[in-house]
Amino acid sequence: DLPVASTEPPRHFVNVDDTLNFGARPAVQTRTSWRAPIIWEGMFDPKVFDQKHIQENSTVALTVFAVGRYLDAYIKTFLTSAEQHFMLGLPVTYYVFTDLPDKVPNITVAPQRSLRVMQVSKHNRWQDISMMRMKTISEVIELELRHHFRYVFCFDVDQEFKGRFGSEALGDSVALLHAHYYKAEEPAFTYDRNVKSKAFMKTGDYYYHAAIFGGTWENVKHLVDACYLNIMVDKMHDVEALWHDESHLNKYFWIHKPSKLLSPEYCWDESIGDKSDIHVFRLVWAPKHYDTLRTK
Ligand code: 2GW
Ligand code: MN
Repeated sequence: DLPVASTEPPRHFVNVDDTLNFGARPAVQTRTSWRAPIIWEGMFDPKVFDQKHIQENSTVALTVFAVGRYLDAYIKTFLTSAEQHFMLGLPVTYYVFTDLPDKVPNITVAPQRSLRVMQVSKHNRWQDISMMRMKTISEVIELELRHHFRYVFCFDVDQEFKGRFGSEALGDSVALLHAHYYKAEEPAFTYDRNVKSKAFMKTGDYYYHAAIFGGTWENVKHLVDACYLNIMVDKMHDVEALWHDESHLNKYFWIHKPSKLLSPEYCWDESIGDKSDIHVFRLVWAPKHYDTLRTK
């Protein structure tokens, strides 16, 4: 049986983000100009967050797409490592979207956790495989997730959990700082600069990585609907944003500021030389085999 969605927490509960220690990481930015926390190792007490979310009966749905060759290449490592590190102690359901449901490996998940396999058709262009995730996520939230989960988190599959990725990452609207750009200045951000695209941005706050986003189901539904609509408007005008869904995600989070940001500790690229800010590797990019995976 699926868990039942939790209701709003009672008002006497403290906001657990008030327990964050913003001074713990002097070398990096720990708060945005709109005062949203940026979560770095050392700023939080894991026990405080876990206890709070267990008390509130927080429930989490994780969506991940593994279409075509990405199923065999990445899903096993993704899921087995998530079982070691992702939201331990909370009820988690993985929603795996694939065109090859029979080929999803049999992964045993811990009690209180489950795995659902959902069939999707394979779009011909990889750009569409990536972008059309927005539409599928919207549909599954509408049909199913909103009845059972307070939080929805959406992941790329080409990554591996290596350390705690816990309840401190939960929030109303959560965005991830891109590992390659968290130290860069705005002109270097790879926003869509084409005025004909709905993803066009002249200026922005950060460069967010679409490999992870999440929040309450209501907020994630709003995000994926907005991004999908803009993707379709672009298609009608025969334009495509520079980094596809990621460009639209960046536009969305510029207009609708996220309430919490995850540092690149939550999604690190090990090919980056300067790791001095990364105190814990929570999730790392899996090696890309562009030669074999990105050819037809
Ligand atoms: C993608 C590119 C080229 C060939 C195949 C695919 C592909 C992607 C595929 O064959 N099957 C599949 O399931 N995917 C899903 O789309 C999978 O979940 C994957 O993690 C996701 C995004 O593709 P990925 O991870 O190869 O692209 P990245 O790592 O360069 O992603 C960033 O940019 C993307 C847009 O170009 C997305 O915004 C993504 O969220 C970003 O992390
Ligand atoms: Mn990826």
